[in-house]
Amino acid sequence: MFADLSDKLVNMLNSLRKKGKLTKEDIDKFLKNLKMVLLASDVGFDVVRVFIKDVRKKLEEANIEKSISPVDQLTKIVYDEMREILGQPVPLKLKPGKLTQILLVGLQGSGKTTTAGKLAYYIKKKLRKSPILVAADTYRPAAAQQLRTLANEVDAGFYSMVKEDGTLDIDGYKKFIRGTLYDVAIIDSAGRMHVDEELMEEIKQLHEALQPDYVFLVADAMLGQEAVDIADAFHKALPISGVILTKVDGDTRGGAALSLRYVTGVPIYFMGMGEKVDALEPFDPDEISARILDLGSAKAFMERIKELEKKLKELERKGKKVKAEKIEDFTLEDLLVQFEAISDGDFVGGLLSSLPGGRQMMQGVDEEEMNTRLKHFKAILQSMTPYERKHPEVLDASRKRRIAAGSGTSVQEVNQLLKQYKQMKKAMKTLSKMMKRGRFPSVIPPSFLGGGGIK
Ligand SMILES: Nc1nc2c(ncn2[C@@H]2O[C@H](COP(=O)(O)OP(=O)(O)O)[C@@H](O)[C@H]2O)c(=O)[nH]1
Ligand SMILES: [Mg+2]
Repeated sequence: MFADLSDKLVNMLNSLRKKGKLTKEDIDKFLKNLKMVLLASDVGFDVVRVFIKDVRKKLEEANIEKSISPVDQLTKIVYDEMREILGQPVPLKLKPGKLTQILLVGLQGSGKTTTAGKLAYYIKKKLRKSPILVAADTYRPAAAQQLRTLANEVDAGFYSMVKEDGTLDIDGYKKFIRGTLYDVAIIDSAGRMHVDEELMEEIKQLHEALQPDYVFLVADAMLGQEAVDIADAFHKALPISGVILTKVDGDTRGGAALSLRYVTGVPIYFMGMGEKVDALEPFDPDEISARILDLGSAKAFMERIKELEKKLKELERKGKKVKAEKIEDFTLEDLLVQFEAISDGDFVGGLLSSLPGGRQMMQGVDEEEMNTRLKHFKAILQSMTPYERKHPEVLDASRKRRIAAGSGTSVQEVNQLLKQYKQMKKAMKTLSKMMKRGRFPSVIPPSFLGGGGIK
């Protein structure tokens, strides 16, 4: 989803991550790039302006230049702004014990009929209610047949209000649904190639006659800004309750999704992620923002960050915090402190994959293997004396054998740990800007445990 936008944003953040501390110039450059990336993703100009203005303001308020973990903070600010622009999620609410009518409108080819089938499937599977699909497309004779096939596929009811002569029998439909046992009627209306007056007039009349509970505009995300204009035009003609954005699985740039709510004021309810009936997802701004920024799952991201902070605080309270001020002083003692901070069961994989860029780092990494390695490394460190941890150069063959035996590992693994430790120190030197703060990354680079990414 929005792969291009996502890749660009993640790359921007990752390249800043390498720098550690951010200067005013870094931030200005970031905002300039962010603006270009959003515009290139076909996000509306007004939306981009507001987006950049808000992010700038939040960065100033957060005093980002002084921050100890600026890129995390920057990521969170962009994430928050994205969620704000996307708006609050709105769930579909059905009238209990009564028929809820949903009218689908939109241009031809936008995915109305397909979406009708998906909605019926969603209502059955997720809401456990009984839907009926209603054909009202007067233009394409095949449309009713397409809808009937879908109704069969998802085991929903079917009714066509299209008469032989191609006109609509609205009264017949109303009679049919009176006292119906179906919970939801999904009405698939006719679309045209373009927004024109005749189409709007017809839809207005249908709307007037049916008085539906929901009017969903089905809009093709591939159209980018044009989808926003179409939504605007429909919204001016009749009160649209929301938008269902289709073809989000395609090579879309994200412009429609990011602009729609802000420009039209109409919420996005669902997004279509494929041609199959199960490819419909409720539009969740938190999750979408998290996916765009590659944060793993949004909730997990926030929880892990909190959990990690709590753990580090706990360690500090015990007076066991990392003592090193310079890279040269970073000993195995400090490494043990870091390991102890993150070594609970499957915490590593979860933590790493929920950190910004973590999913990229975790590619091709066996989580279980990482956890095992972490456990072994921790045991090895714990089997050393404090002196050995501070002065690993004293570790000769016999000491290594003792440590391996004491930790239930092998001499090879002890050597491996020492090698990784050396490499890590070397890598840290290249990140020396970060070290000027006298702080080490609170999370061990995944490369230490066999992951890719930071090397
Ligand atoms: N990839 C993808 N294709 C979709 C999606 N929704 C609809 N389509 C395709 O878009 C085309 C037009 O869909 P249709 O429902 O007939 O549009 P309608 O004219 O508005 O009723 C069909 O080929 C669908 O399979 C979606 O979410 N993803
Ligand atoms: Mg259709």
